This record gives sequence, C-alpha cells and structure tokens, in this order.
Amino acid sequence: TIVGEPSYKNVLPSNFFHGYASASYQIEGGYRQDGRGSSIWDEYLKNQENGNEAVDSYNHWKEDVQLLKQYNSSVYRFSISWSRVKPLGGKNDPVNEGGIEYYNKLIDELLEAGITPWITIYHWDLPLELQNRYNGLATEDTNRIVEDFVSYSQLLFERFGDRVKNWITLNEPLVVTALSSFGLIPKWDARTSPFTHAKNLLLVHGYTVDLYRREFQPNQGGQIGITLNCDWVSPIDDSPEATACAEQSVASVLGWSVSGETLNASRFRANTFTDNGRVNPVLKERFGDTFLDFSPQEWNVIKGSSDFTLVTHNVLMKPVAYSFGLNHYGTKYATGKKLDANKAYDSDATVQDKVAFFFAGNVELTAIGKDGKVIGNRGFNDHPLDVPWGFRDLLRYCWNSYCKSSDIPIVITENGFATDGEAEMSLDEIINDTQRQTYYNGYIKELIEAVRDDGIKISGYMGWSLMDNLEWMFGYAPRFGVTYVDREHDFGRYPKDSTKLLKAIWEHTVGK
Ligand code: GBH
Repeated sequence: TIVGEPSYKNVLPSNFFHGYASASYQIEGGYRQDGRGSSIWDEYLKNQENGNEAVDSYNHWKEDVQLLKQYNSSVYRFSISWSRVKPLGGKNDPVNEGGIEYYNKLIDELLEAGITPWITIYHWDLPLELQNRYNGLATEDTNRIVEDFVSYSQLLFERFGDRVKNWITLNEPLVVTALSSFGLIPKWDARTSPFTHAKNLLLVHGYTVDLYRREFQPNQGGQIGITLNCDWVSPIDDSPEATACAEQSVASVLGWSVSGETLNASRFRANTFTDNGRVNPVLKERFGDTFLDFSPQEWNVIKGSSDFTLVTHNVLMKPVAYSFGLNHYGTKYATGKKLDANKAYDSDATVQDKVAFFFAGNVELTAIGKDGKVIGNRGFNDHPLDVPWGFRDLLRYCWNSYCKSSDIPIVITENGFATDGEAEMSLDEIINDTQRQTYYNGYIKELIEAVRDDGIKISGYMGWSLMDNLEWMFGYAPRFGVTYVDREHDFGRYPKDSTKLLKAIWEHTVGK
C-alpha cells in the first residue's frame, strides 16, 4: 500500500538531489574483519545489543548500492569508521589498508551506479584507544585530539578525495557532547565538561576544514561542512514564558555550534555558545570558569569554517556550494515551566530536552498539548513525533535566521520515523509501513511547500535511514529504515513501501 500521493509537479529544481543516509557503526558489522580496531561503542555496548554484526553492510555493500539504485537515489550519505581505517586512531598509528579498500569499493560502486557519495568523517565512533589514551573528544589536551582528528581526515581526503566531493566533518556535535556530558552515556559522564567537549569539537572541525581548503579543495574541488541537528519546539500557549522557552530552546540547540551575527535577534545571542570567540557573558556568569574561551588563533580557524553549515559570522569566506546541513526529526511543545534537575535529566528526556534544561533555564518541553493530546503520532522510543508543520516552521526559522541574507540553501541530511514491534509482525506487515509513509508524505509536502510558497531554497534531502539498523544504546527495536533487514537469517534486504512513495514523490516533483 502506498499512503498519500505526490503533488506539485516539477516544483523542485532539476538539480535537487535526494537519497538516504546511514552511519558506519549502525550498519557495518564486520567488527573484527580485516583488521578493524575497536571503537568506543564496541566497549560501551559490549554487554547488550551492539554493532558487532549490525546489518552486515561490511559484507553486503553491493546490495546496499543496488537498493539505492532501485530507489532512484541520486545521493548516499554514509560515514567512515575511523577505527577501520586507522585501528588505533592516532596520528602516528598505522593505516589499515583492508579498511581503506572497503570504502574504495563502496565509493566506486556508488559512482558507477550514478549515486553521489556524501561522506561523514565522524559519526560518533571514536577509536577506543583514543578514549583510553586521553579521554578522546572530551580531553583537556585539545592539541592531541586536533592532531589525531586532522590526520585521520587527511587520510580520507588523500585516499578518497579524488572521487568524493561532499564532506561532513561531524554529525551533530551537540549530540556528541550530550552523549558523554549530559549523561546519555553515564560511564563517561563524570570526567567530561560539556564546554571542553564542545570546544574540542569545534576545533577539530575548524582545523579539518582549514586543511581541506588549503591542501585539497583547490585540486579536488569539493565542499566541506558540518551537520547540525534540531528538533522544533513550539510554545504551548501565548504566554511569555512558553514563547521564550521555545525560542531559547531552538536557538541554543543550533547555537551550540552556530553563533554570531547571523542570529539577528539579539535575545537569541544570550544562548549561543560563543560570541566572537569569547564566551557569551550570560553563560560565563552561569557556568564560570568551566566555560572556555577560544584563543584568537583558535577563533580564526573556526570562523567561517563550513561550506554548507555556517559555524559562525563569516559566512561568505570561501565561495563553494554553500548550504545549511540539517538533521530534523520531530517537534515538542514548550511550557516554560521550571523543572528540577532530576526531572530534566530523567531517561525520558531527549537531547533537546536536556539542552533546553541546560541553556534555556530549567524549562519543560512536552509532547502533550493543552488539549491533553500528544502533539503528533509518536515514533518508537521517544523519537520522533510526527508533526509536519513543525518541520515547516523550522525550515522558515533556519532560512530567516541563517540563510536568506546570504542566499544559502538548506540541505536536509537526515529526516525519518521509527516504528516498533516489527519483530512480532509478518514480513508483509513490515513492508506495508503506512505510519512511516504518512510521516514522509507530510514532511516532504511541507518541504515542497516551503520551496514553492515561502521561497526557501533547499538543495537536497536524505531520509534516515537506508535500512533498519542499530539505534545506538536503544538496540534494534526502533526501526528507522525504509528497508527491512532480516538479521535472524541471511541479512536479506526487503524494501518497505515507503521507498515506492518517496520514489514517486521525487519523480513527480523534481523538474526534468
Ligand atoms: C540522529 O540523531 C543520528 O544522527 C542518527 O545516528 C540516529 O540513528 C538518528 O538520529 C535517529 O535517532 O521527541 O520528536 O522532539 C538524532 C538526534 C535528538 C533526534 C532528539 C530526535 C527527539 C525528537 N535526536 N530528537 S522529538
């Protein structure tokens, strides 16, 4: 069954690209094959459902490319497993040619199928050795992580940059910070200051971009940027508390990595991570010395350090194909009610809840509206809520706050919906994924209307995810895939009906 139908013929430009996204630890498996080293997730999840086998893309990559082809995808976003190409991770540690070979084959197969690769350099799977050596991305010794990260990135540019023209340094730096610093991975919580972590993330990003621009971009001619996540928050009523809470929540989530003059409304600036390299005075007052300033030299490296998501003021430093990389899932209401710390940090809270608590002043986000009803259809395990209008509001917000004045298009690097219980369902029932189709249909309709009616520029869209995979510490129960994978038997891949819906939508709406 296909739910909904494509509308608005040829509304999108003919160069609009579309496809799906994934991440190495969530799909590859093959955790001991051909010399891969351990990542922090191997260690963290060793006694529970984990990515040892995942959906075995390490051995099924040819089929994965066939799926993308069958779905008419023009792009595929995937990430490199750092410990597969450099098992110990460090600058002076050896390269694993077996790992390099895997990605070479994948890239070549994609190109042959007419699919443009987008590579995420870091989608959360740090080599375990670097965590053990100096506390990884949370280290107080910034130089060490910068050196190791940049050297790893250089390896990727050298080996793959002749064919790969789209690079994302970090997936969701805010979530990376949250995983360790806001207690999502309790084990690493205690030793980690979120500010040190955030600073390290911005610096590894900035220095990697700097290297690419100096050494590789002139010949390779690609673009490089960062992907940020933001769920939408809408005030539950028109009270000043609810309004302020909603605004501050969104502004601080994006502001964790994006800051400065691009945020026109001055009230938002109080929540951003940095203000021209100096710690925002409001944050400094609240967090004191734990919040580190950047040195002028460091700040120079971070300024303008993205071709497709601005990390700060100087948006137009280097004219390549600019766009704003955005991952989006769902929407909640802001009440503006104060919470106590225990509530805000309970296991139910999403990353955005925690950040709102942290930055926007101990406030409550909720899925329950004034009418007592859940804001939208609930996906499994607290993400995401199906609220298409929230996506539209976020697109308008990003366009008006960051993109419009410099004419920078938005690119959606992740968007999707998780269902549950498929283990109990027949294959037919799994394939007939009406809930997911309803989600995609609604969200993509909003995207198309944003282009048509709001004049917002959007260059491309990637659904999360190409196939069911490991949803990190939540295991395999939340299923975000448009493809079912039979992990019980042979890792067989079965396209769900949403792939047909999306194919039809793009066929109909992308200009010829
Ligand atoms: C992404 O992060 C990751 O990049 C990816 O690896 C992961 O598999 C994927 O999402 C799915 O989770 O309660 O409706 O407000 C996601 C960051 C932040 C997205 C919290 C969902 C809550 C949605 N998440 N958000 S809602």
